[in-house]
Amino acid sequence: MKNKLKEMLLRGEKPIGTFCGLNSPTAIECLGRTGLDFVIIDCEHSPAEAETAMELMRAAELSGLTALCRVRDLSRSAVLKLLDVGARGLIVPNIHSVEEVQQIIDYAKFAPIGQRGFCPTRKDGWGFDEECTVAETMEKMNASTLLLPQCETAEALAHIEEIVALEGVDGVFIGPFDLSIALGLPGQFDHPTVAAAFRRVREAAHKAGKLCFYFTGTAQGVADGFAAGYDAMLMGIDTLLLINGVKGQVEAAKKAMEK
Ligand code: 3PY
Ligand code: MG
Repeated sequence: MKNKLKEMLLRGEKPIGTFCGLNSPTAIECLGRTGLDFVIIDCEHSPAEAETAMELMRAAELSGLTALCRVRDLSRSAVLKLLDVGARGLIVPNIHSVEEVQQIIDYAKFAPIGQRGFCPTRKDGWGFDEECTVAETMEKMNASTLLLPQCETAEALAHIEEIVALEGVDGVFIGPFDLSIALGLPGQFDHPTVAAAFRRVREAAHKAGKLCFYFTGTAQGVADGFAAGYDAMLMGIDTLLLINGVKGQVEAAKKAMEK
């Protein structure tokens, strides 16, 4: 029931992660040898479902990476299955209202915070990972599982202060693509209106004592994000890291061949 990522965050360290789009356990094992701290298995924008996510989590755990998952939709089964197979946190996309977030808290957190359903599952080694009563397991899972709704719609932005104040919300994950699109400025992350929206989300989260995660495509973006005050940074997607890494090597090889 440990969450190495949450422990890093509590110590004020600067975790770096990436999204999984390759959905390959071997690719995750490779990522475990790169210095990354965590991965987000993406059941929203990749074809992965809970069964695939479970295999990817096994690879992540064996490789020292904390595995979070992005849920495919806001249904109870989407939330519960990923938590039961062992996700140490959930990213919840496409939120439009405070009520939707409250519903997600009910699905994802055990009583007294929410109404998560209980069953011996992989999340706690079917009850054999630690000697705990059911009540102790519920409390430990609530404390160790990160629940991070995304702020990526105009409606979520308008209600961000209420969203981050909810008990059970551990932080917020800014979706820069979708939020910039919602603001009518697709991909213009440095536009003053978009930058002000990102700042509003970050400041609201921190004022409520919650975390703020941000997504970027570059190494410089990671450094800039931490300098701006984000708590954790997502550096792209494993698919893009693969393309960029190989592309750079092919270009370097061709340049060397010209000499
Ligand atoms: C977005 O930028 O909209 C995201 O959800 C990042 O993955
Ligand atoms: Mg998005």
